[in-house]
Amino acid sequence: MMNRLLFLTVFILGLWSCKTKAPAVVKDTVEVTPTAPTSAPTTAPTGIPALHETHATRTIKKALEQPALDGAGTEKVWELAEWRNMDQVMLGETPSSEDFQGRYKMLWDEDMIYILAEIQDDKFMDQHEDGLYKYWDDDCLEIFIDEDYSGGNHQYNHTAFAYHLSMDDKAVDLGLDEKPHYYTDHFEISKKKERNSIVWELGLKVYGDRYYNEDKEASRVKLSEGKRIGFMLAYCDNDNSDERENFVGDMYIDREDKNIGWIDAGVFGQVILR
Ligand SMILES: [Ca+2]
Ligand SMILES: [Ca+2]
Ligand SMILES: [Ca+2]
Ligand SMILES: [Ca+2]
Repeated sequence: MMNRLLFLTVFILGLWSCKTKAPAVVKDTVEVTPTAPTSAPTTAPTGIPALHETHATRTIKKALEQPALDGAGTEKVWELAEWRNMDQVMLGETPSSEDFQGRYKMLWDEDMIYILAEIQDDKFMDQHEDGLYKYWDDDCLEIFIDEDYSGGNHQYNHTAFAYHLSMDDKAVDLGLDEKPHYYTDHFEISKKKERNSIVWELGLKVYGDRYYNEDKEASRVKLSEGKRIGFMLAYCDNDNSDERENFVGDMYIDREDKNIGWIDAGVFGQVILR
């Protein structure tokens, strides 16, 4: 009798455990921003591909005095800033040093980001009279900025900007209506142009994700130490063609289509204000 009772108890317990199987373990998901590069060691532990050196987080220093925006980086304050090469090809072949060479420096203060860009180009070209028509196929400096390093698609919104700064000092980007517009007043522009070189010395006002044209100042951002922004600088070089011949910037783009910065802010570099 005892044996039968024992057998029955074991049988019932067995049935019970089948019905109350523990639920499948769901791993905690970690929220990541897939398009934003993480701060990047240039060497990585075995098995993890090292990110390109251009992806390393960099810091830019505060300008204790605003540089005079006169197309020349002769002010002492510019000595604080380090040059960064523009040698990453996004479109076309690698240009010869006569065809294109570029480098730039940055500083910041509460009001603006300052950019000093030295560009050498064997032939300057501005073939479209209408500054809003195929502006990327004329020589232009392209300034990519994402105020809060949010990354993501910014093609027809203002979570980031891709300003095309033209030879005749206009800045163009796409608007919410999916059409190109001038955003020239986001800049204080100075440049010194010679036969085969241009030095741009720029002040760039910084606007947040909620930017809209009708009330610019509402989204204007006062810059402060420790702030992280997304940034990239490039040059569209055309010398003799209907379409630009080269497009070269400072960031290595790890995509098949390297010309993606005008759509996706995830390829911008990470800059910290110090
Ligand atoms: Ca100056
Ligand atoms: Ca050229
Ligand atoms: Ca943003
Ligand atoms: Ca050119």
